[in-house]
Amino acid sequence: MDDRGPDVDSAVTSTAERIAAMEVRGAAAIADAAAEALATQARESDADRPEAFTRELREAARTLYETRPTAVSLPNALRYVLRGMDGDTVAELRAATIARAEAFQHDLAHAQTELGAIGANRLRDGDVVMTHCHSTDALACVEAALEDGKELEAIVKETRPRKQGHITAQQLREWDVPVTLIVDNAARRYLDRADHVLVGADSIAADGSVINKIGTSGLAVSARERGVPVMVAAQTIKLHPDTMTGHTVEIEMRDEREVLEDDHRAEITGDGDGDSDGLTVENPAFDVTPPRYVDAIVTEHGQFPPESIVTLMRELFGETTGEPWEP
Ligand code: RI2
Repeated sequence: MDDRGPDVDSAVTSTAERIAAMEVRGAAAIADAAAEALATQARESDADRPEAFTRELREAARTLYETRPTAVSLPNALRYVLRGMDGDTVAELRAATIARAEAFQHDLAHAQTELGAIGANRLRDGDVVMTHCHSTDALACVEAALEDGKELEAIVKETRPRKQGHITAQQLREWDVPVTLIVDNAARRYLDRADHVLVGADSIAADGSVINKIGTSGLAVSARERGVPVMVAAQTIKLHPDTMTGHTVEIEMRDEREVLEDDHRAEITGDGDGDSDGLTVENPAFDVTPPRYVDAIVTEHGQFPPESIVTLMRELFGETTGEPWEP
């Protein structure tokens, strides 16, 4: 065996960079891109022995895994594909990995459609939904309700700092849904006009806590106070198996320049020295909404009260084990 590390295909590193930079974002899109990248690694590998092929795939998975820590769909996707890497020859391993990645991507798209059909049942003709950030799982529920002939309106929270609410507004307008765009601080005032809060999730913990874009927990608390039900749309790929054994979900801290650009910081502090100007900016990307503020978690397997989601987790994941990219 030579000393060189395993070759990681440039398509894998480029996918990892795009996920880290949030050019690919949203838990479902991240999982899809990760599976695609592993399939590309398998296809392009010039490993001549099964052990070398396996090492390359594990290294590719590790490269992808290290990009975003909170969205559990990423390790779940990597785990799923690597567990299907079966065979005695490189050709067999390659074929099995590619087939497994394709099956995963197919199931992912399918699950979102099924989830949408279930979530749509909660939405009545004429309802107003308030959204936070941009979630394709949440929008799948709206799309299915529209296809059922229901008319809906939306109050869309801008969602600082990256204003991903704009993507939601654009999608809803493409579907002809009337949209009222508000700044995050206006949410409580506008809850009086909302029939549902509808959000996605990046991870769901075993106790039913929902980890989603920063600001979700405050919105959920206000919604409870106003009597507006909170509905979380999350495919089972967002269930976090490690939380069944007591692990907590890491909250991603992003670059402070998403909140405050360098030139603006210099205006505030009166100098350009970001290291010692006495101003600290913190930029957590996600927060944790306790289960008592969530009315329903909608998955492709049905709707669950948050407290019972652990039953589904056990059924789907069994006992958790180590990461497949750790030999
Ligand atoms: P879908 C997003 O995180 C939002 O928090 C959104 O609710 C969640 O992913 C799920 O998105 P980010 O990747 O998988 O924008 O439903 O940080 O599309």
